Amino acid sequence: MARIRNIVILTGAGVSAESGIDTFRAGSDGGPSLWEQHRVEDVATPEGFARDPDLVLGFYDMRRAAIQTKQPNPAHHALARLDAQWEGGLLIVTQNVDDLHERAGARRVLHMHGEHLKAWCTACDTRSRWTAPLIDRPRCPGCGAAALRPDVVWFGEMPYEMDTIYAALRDADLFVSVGTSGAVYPAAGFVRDAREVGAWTLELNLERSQGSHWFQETRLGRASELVPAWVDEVLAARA
Ligand code: BJW
Ligand code: ZN
Repeated sequence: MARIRNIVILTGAGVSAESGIDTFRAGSDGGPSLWEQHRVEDVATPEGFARDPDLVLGFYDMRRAAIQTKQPNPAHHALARLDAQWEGGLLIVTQNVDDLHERAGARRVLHMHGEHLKAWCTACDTRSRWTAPLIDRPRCPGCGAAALRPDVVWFGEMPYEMDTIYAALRDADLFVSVGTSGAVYPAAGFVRDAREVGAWTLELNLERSQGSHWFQETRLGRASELVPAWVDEVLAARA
């Protein structure tokens, strides 16, 4: 622990589950899954959006409204505490489109799959903060076109800021994955990238993820318990 300077933390839906935001895939705990009501290819691909924009816009409007009623949980707060106190390199790469890391106070956060609270104008290619529905086709504040879509990354699209993520992974001494099933690439491959540069790799999850065997250490349990305990350990070992 004493030699650790640069930390990369990958978070997924499991970190927000205890805030009341459904995960995508149903786990063995039988918890609610966001995609029970929909086929993934209907609501999370550009082709699905082209086929039935009302279905997709309605799905995201519902989720955008829902996240604004949720609060960060102890896992988000612990990561924000680590961000505030860790003097070395630190990057929280989140696959989540909610803003709970930021609302807990974390600053070094990168949203690789976009953000619910942003809309992307496909006419002028600008992004604006957006908290209201999109289904009634509001106009872009920049160019006036009715061409706004949720600013999220769907299957087949390139996740955001990959250069920044890979640069952080190249320098990482410690890679920690929290609350992700390891089912979606490229995020699921980060553990291997981190291993290649010699980082220690730790998984914190309710159950073993699909890529669990790649991690040198796995701790199973709820993020709200595992993450604060791990953060205490990391901060205590600094001195
Ligand atoms: C708890 C807990 C608690 C519960 N405490 N834990 C074949 C092979 C390899 C790749 C591909 C392939 N065919 C296609 C691909 C590529 C494709 C892909 O990965 N497909 C797979 C299905 C195989 N990927 C893409 O298309 C990506 N783009 C891309 O690859 O571009 C090319 C490229 C290549 C190389 C480099 C760079 C780019 C884009 C992926 C976009 C994903 N988008 C979504 C939707 C976002 C918008 C929205 O919100 O609707 O992102 S999909 C969805 O899954 C969402 C999530 O961010 C993502 C990951 O889900 P996550 O977070 O892991 O959630 P769950 O529900 O799966 O898991 C939750 C976990 O938490 C579980 O393990 C629980 O046990 C645990 N948990 N409660 C702790 N309390
Ligand atoms: Zn525009």
